[in-house]
Amino acid sequence: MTVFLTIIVLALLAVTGWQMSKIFQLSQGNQNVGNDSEVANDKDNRINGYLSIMFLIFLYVISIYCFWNYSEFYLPEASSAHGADYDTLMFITIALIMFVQVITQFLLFYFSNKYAGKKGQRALFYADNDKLEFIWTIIPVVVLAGLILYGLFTWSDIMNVEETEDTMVVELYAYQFAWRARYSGDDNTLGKANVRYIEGINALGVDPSDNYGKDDVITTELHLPVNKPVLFKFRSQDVLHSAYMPFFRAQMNVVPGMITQFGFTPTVTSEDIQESEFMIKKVRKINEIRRENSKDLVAKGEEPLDSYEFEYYLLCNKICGKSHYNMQMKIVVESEEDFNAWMAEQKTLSEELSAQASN
Ligand SMILES: [Cu+2]
Repeated sequence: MTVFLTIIVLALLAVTGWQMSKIFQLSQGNQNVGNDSEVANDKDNRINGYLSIMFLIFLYVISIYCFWNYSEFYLPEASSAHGADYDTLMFITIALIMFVQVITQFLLFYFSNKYAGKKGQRALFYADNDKLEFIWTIIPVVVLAGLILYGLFTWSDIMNVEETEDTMVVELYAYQFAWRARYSGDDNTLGKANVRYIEGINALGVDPSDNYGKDDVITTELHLPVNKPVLFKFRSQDVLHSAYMPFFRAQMNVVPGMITQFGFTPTVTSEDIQESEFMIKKVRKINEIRRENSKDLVAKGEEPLDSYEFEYYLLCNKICGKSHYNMQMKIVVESEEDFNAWMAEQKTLSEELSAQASN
């Protein structure tokens, strides 16, 4: 690969050098070089005009093909309360950009063809037109200002999470290469934590002298009760990570040395999304592919692939090291009763610490 790249770079450098030497020769008016073949004639201009139109058609066809062929990879409706606002903002932005893109690309390539160079024809000298300039300044200003204001309002709606008594506070702790969730326990307040307190079972560095930390619960799965607002506090032990929960339209950087936060209300349980029409179709398709691939594996005497089941996951979305690709934690959205039953099985930090001490 390195050899291949080096060859490409050297070839491009050679082409650059050759082109530059030609430019120098032309600019010096060297008639021996500047023969007819070096200056575009009417035929060359016509060919390039047609090529412009071909390129325009190619752009449209590839865009339509991509939308049509890859639309199955769109995420389904958001599983969080704010997700619909976020999706609407995204859709309006893309629709506006596509609309402008389709028109401006057409104008660009259509006129390049229409006014291709012809011998003896000179361009019209046209200094300016106040009315035209006014129109093409004011329309983008109004549209962009509207889009930015709309985006800002949506942003502040999503980001300003009001912490009420009902809000559940959960810490998401990132390290190379896994996640831990820390629930704040009955007092709904997380104990202080610092990397200096990391010792043995206290892998998140919770301050052992802080009473708020004693009932904290540390888990390897993130369970969330449906329709209950949750406020995540993110900490990182080592490098920059990014907490990414695409089905909930949530992402936040996880930065060593500071606490970042993001809140949302999950609205669709894991069970409900698994039984949704979208997910049944998707899982069936993935399992068909797995069955096909398993045939080859079995023929080679290897184990067949497991069948796939959908679960929500918290993923890392910053390239943070060699096992970044596998840095994930399962998310289970469930009813309040199921959540409470699961929570009752978990051990608090003080229980874990005393178990460690008695060992
Ligand atoms: Cu990471």
